[in-house]
Amino acid sequence: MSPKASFLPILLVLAACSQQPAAPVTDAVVRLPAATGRPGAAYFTLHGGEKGRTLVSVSSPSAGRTEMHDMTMSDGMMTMTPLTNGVAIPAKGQVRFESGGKHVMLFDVKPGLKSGDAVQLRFTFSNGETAAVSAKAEAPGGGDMHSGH
Ligand SMILES: [Cu+2]
Repeated sequence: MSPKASFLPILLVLAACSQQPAAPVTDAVVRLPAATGRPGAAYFTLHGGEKGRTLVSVSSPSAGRTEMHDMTMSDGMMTMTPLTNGVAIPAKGQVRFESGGKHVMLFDVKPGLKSGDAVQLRFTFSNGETAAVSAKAEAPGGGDMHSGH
């Protein structure tokens, strides 16, 4: 326990130095499934902060299971690749999870969620840091990019 305790004052100094302690995650939305039983998707912006950080997982009490995917175009076809090694965000940089790119897939989404509802997301970073974020649920858009699942 003592290594953690001695680390705390350093964190406090860092927080005091930065003008606006940037949240690690902003602009979180959850795209609801187009039909019951289909996966939904979470999109957001990750911030590296002063030192950079690596996102290792995202979970939600509103989903039975989640996976981080990247979407790339190869030979004219969209392919989804699981992001199994996490996602590194450079210091002072940003990584966007957005439609047509990186996304978190939400399986077994709780039924009854509707547009405008708040969906809780829990982000875990490789340094042990976690962030609880409330994402806004959005109605499924046209063109279901996950229809291949
Ligand atoms: Cu996916």
